[in-house]
Amino acid sequence: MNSKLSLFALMLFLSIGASAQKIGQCASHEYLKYLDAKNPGIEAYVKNLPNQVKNDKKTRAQVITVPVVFHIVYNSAAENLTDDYITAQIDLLNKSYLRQNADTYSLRAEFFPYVGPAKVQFMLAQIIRKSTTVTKFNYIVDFWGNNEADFVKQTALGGSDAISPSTKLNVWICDLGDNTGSDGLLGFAYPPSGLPNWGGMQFPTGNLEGVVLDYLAVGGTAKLPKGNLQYGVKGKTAVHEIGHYLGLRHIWGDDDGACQGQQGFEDDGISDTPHQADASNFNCNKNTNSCNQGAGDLKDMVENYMDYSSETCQNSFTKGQVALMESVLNNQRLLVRIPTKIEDYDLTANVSIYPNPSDQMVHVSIMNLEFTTAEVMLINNVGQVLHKRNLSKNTASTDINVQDLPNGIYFMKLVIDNEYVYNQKVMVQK
Ligand SMILES: [Ca+2]
Ligand SMILES: [Ca+2]
Ligand SMILES: [Ca+2]
Ligand SMILES: [Zn+2]
Repeated sequence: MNSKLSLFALMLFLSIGASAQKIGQCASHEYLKYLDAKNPGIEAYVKNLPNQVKNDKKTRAQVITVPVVFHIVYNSAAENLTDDYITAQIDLLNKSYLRQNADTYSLRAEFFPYVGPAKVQFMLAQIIRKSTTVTKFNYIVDFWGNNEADFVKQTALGGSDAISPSTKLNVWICDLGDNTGSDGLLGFAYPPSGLPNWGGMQFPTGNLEGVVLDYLAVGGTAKLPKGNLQYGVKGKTAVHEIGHYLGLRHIWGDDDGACQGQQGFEDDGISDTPHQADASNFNCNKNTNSCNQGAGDLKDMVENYMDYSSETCQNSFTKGQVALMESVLNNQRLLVRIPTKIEDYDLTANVSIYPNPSDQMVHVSIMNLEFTTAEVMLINNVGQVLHKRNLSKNTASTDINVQDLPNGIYFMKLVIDNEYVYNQKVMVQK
């Protein structure tokens, strides 16, 4: 296992050996390396884990809206980005996630069957400006696992406290430094804890959830980021980092140059992204084919937002990546979105109602489904609620007495987390 130090030594070597564009796009991998150094073998645990999407019971047709709070934590006037950088960034995020970017046409045709829009859009909720005496927030993880770059998320440490991180995506914009205090880190984000494609690892949660971006990397086509010329960034760092926030890993699997199966690694855990040995290092070479998967093999997908390719060629998420992000929004980050209208879901496999028909008691239980609260209602055929019970993840079942009800057809209605509705007919027969 590479130590974090040697990885950075490598990055440093690359940046000296070539242009200033060879900078670290984000640091999620470095944090993984840090955890691995702390708990040897944790990275290898990634292998052979099922994708959580297979276990996601809830699917939806609607576009989900995620409210975003931007914290502009500035030490210099240049870092205090004007609002038009933020609106340009939101616009670029929406175009990228909804697959409405003009540059999607440059995706190679062989990838067309694999890509698609995410049903996710972003809405500016709030901009918070905070002057700080901290000249640079450096990505330095101490012995106890505290990341100094996370200070930007804490008012007491010179940053700006998160606003409702369980219901809003917080994005901090600051002068971000790497572990040597140099420029060269464009952003970082922690994925949700416990995802199979991250080996079930735990990451900082609560007030540390969200995305941090270097102020030079923020913007979009309407307002190019301040570091555009120097770094070749066009605002897609946020697309990449929010991908991590929604559970995605780097397309090459952070596995030190291995193809899937080598060293026991599983690459990114997404089946429709081609196996890839290592990061594309700000390259857009469409001839690279670092792993041969035999029949139907594809070249490395430099167009993918989760590669470290140049932003000039990044334009796509695959359907598998979209499915994972949507699954995370239906599970680990269920509350991080504007409440949508209540929808019907087929939860037949997750809701047990028996006996049916019944003459006395009807037992209702929810199984194998992550939820916080649920309301169970027994409704008659004119819509009157006859019985109402509340369930929670600790008490996921209840009994409803029907022995005093006249024979006939009733409906058991479950509203799970104020959002997922399931109806089943129940017959009372005595
Ligand atoms: Ca893959
Ligand atoms: Ca790999
Ligand atoms: Ca290949
Ligand atoms: Zn990354």
